[in-house]
Amino acid sequence: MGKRDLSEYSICKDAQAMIAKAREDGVETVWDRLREQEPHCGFCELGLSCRNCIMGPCRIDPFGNGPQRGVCGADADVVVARNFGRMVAAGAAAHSDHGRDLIETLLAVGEGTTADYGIRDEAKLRRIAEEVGLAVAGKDAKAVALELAEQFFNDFGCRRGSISFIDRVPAKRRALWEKVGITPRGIDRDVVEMLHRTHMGVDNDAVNICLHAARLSLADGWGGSMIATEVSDILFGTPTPRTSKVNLGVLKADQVNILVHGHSPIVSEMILAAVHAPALLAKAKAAGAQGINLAGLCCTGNELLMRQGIPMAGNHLMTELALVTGAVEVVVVDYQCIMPSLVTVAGCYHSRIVTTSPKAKFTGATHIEFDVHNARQKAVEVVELAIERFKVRDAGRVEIPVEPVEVMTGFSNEAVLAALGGTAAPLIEAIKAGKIRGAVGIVGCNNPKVKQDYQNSNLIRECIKRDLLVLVTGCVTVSAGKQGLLMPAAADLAGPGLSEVCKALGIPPVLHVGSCVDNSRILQLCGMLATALGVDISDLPVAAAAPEWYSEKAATIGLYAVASGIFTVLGLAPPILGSKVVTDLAVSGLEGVVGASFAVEGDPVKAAELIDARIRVKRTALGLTP
Ligand code: CUV
Ligand code: SF4
Repeated sequence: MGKRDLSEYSICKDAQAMIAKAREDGVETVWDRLREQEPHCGFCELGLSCRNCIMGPCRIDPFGNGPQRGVCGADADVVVARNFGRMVAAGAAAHSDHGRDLIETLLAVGEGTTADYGIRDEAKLRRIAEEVGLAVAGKDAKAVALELAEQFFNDFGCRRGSISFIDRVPAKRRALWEKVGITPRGIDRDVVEMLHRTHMGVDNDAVNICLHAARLSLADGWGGSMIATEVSDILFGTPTPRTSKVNLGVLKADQVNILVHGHSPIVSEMILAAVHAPALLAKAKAAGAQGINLAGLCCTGNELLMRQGIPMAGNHLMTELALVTGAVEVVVVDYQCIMPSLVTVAGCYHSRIVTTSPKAKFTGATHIEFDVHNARQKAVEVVELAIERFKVRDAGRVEIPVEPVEVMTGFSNEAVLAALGGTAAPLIEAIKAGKIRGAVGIVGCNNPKVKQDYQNSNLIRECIKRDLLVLVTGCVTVSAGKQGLLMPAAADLAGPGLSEVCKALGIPPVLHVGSCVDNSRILQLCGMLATALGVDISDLPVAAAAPEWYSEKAATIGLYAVASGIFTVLGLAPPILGSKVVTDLAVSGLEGVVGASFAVEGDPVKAAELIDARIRVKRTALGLTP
């Protein structure tokens, strides 16, 4: 790592302290590797390189001097659109395959073939089953679970005309999707079709590829991700408001520390169950520990934080740094966003990385495979391994740099409606009165190309100042939480209207609504508000932002937000700038097609101004004060 000031890497004290410790300990981090990769390939940054076949690889010259077509004849627009389409398909595949794992678990519960999992929210199970058209009267919970699992499996194939949750989409939006031809069909079908279309010699019209990218992103947002969220609530409980803690200070020097990292609650919930087993606690004490401490990283951390109030150690760029504390015995992972470098960093300390999924093995990690039939037992093995590793921890290398910060979490739509007295009417009234001028979903990752948490947290501050209610998911949750923005006291930083509403309800101006798949909760809420007002989602005073995004999944989320009618600001440009057709479509053309578009703005104040301007236009069109 170079000689740059530590504050250039991150605004967080815990990150700065651990980057300094990594230097002293000789541990390489994501920032070191970024430096070695820079300058990045300009063709790739612009989306102008193609390796889709072995007549290539090909590069299109962005300045017009070199080749303007690949060997097959594809031009810049086709190459960029194909690359972007595959990026969106990969993101949708990740969320939706995670959703499928939840359905597999629901099916096992329904079939009675697992003793490890059960139904924690039977009322929601019945409500959702009825919503998607199943008859539930007189059936027991298992029978309903079985039928619901089968119904959701159908959403992945191509047997049905459309996905189960299509009725959550306001009528005007559904009509628009029909007109444009982007109504999502089967989730797997739409993802596979993108791989088909982007094979050499299939879809060679950039706009046509982009429209299919929009369709498949909708299959994720209103399909695979929404199923992941709803089935997780059924199996593990629908979140309700509670408080917890965040940052590396949640690690405990005198306890066995276990971190869960990845995405699905299927593994992390079992680890949570195991750490409370009296026999394991006794073993930990015998090993000299005061207890067993569980905390989260990234999205599975969000899942446990939302539903169970388990503390969060950090977001994406904190995952290596958590190991650098020297206080972590085991990081147990499932899939997605787990840097392969974690195995190397763990090897510099006494820590172990435990992989659990047959589809996500890491060379050098300890593989303890979980399935629906053995999960409780496997979770016990993970905790036992952690206790063994505690015995060889080097206390002299432990540094826990900060005290934890308090956060409020658990704002599922059900919880929000309950807090409002059962309907969205009070929220709509507050929006009409201009106390809450609008709502902004601020979501997504960290990216070492930008100062960690700076854009995430400052965009939040700028929005609440303007009386815009902020909803956060994913890694932005930690960015907000560390700055104290997830507590009711943050109402003092909000504009007068939002501050008044928050104080009356005792809620923060920034609501944590979950993990990345839980962005589907925001879609559902927007759908409910639009339907209540008799308008389209694109008419609502709402916006979205992904200030520090890095992942393919975030690209998919951004696109389904836009295709659902929500103006979306990205803090970093996607690799599309090599095509004028695709870029123009993204930043303006889509407005005429789906009623919303993207903007790219890395400065949080300017991003907030763009969002504010958008919300003014929408409020005025609804006949409200801007
Ligand atoms: Ni799924 S996708 S870095 S963990 S939010 Fe965090 Fe969230 Fe991005 Fe990954
Ligand atoms: Fe080159 Fe066309 Fe093959 Fe891509 S698909 S590598 S542009 S020949």
